[in-house]
Amino acid sequence: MLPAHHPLASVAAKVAAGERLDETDGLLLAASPDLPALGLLAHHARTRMHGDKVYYNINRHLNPTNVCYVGCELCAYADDPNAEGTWSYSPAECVELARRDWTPDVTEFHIVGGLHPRWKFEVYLEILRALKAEFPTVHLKAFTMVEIDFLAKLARKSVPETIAVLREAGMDSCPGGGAEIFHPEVHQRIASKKMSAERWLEVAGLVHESGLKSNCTMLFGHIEKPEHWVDHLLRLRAQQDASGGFQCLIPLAFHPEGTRFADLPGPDMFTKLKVIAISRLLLDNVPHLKAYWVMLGREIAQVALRFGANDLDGTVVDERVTFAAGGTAGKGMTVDDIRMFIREAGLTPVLRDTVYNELDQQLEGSK
Ligand code: V47
Repeated sequence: MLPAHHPLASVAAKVAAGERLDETDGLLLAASPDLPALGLLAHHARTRMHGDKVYYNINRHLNPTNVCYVGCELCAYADDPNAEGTWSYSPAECVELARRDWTPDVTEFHIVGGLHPRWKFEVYLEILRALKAEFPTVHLKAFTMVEIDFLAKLARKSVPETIAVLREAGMDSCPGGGAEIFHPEVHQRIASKKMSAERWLEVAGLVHESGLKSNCTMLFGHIEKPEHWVDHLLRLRAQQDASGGFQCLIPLAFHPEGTRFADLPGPDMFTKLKVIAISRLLLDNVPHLKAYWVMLGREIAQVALRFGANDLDGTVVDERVTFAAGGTAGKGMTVDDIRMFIREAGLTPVLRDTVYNELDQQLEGSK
């Protein structure tokens, strides 16, 4: 794929042979300024896994509360209960909000919030139950590993017991947030009071052991260095070897506005595409890689489809985490936008549900 004298030739040979890359390869990729070469290699790897398919879904985001006692340095979304502009929706209000943006073709609610210091475990359960009762066919992708760990403490139950109760209330899988950057040098500065990397991975393993799928994330473009991406991706890969339940990695482009890092510029296009490509190449055992258009920006998300990504997330509609940190990608893409966007990149749009069953509905006019 690359000429013999190219600095990435040895890595390219491994990619062509479908061999697993190691840390040295990862560091070589991370140090390379040859973005087109990275794209070529990552596109090769994604094509071997998925042909020319790009997945998307019809989903809605739902954030029951932005009250959170943790106060992560990287976050502009969450706040303490007395701050202005916070919200804490009751189960009935969550249903009402969900109904506001619902259309019959919605297959997923993506539900994340904060670690509310005053809510009881029962409130979280009631939110799930109320949504499931009202929207029985919609998959509830709810609660990150950080929330699951918190809920277990709140419920005074073990994590497996807590997962079982949440499942019974309607939780169908878990989103991938809260992983940030695992390396302690960075983690301590961007999420000093959040659960450790080791615990995040342990809880993910327990979710997988329970039979549920989850996603994983990597937050990039702040104070981290390229070697921290490699470390993060290899830790995820090791966890996936052990527990196998990650469906998708979502590299999250940092948005600085309103965070403790408001003076940083956020990642540029080069970094975004490089991280997407390296993610695909190193994380060989997680099937899907999401170009999350809300955080990457629409145009870069489209190019990312030729840099290793094979998924775009979905129609989203009311996204608040990125929006709170200055995100300008917009509040929703229509199905027509998404399909055209994928076709313009020379690829084939495939509607999926949360667990990647391919759906073949015709979707003219969907939001
Ligand atoms: O957990 C917080 C991150 C996550 C900022 O699983 C920030 O399918 C950028 O995890 N700039 C929430 N990122 C988003 C998320 C996600 C999104 C789409 C799909 C899926 C999935 C998961 O966003 C948080 C945190 O890691 N975050 N603050 C910020 N200022």
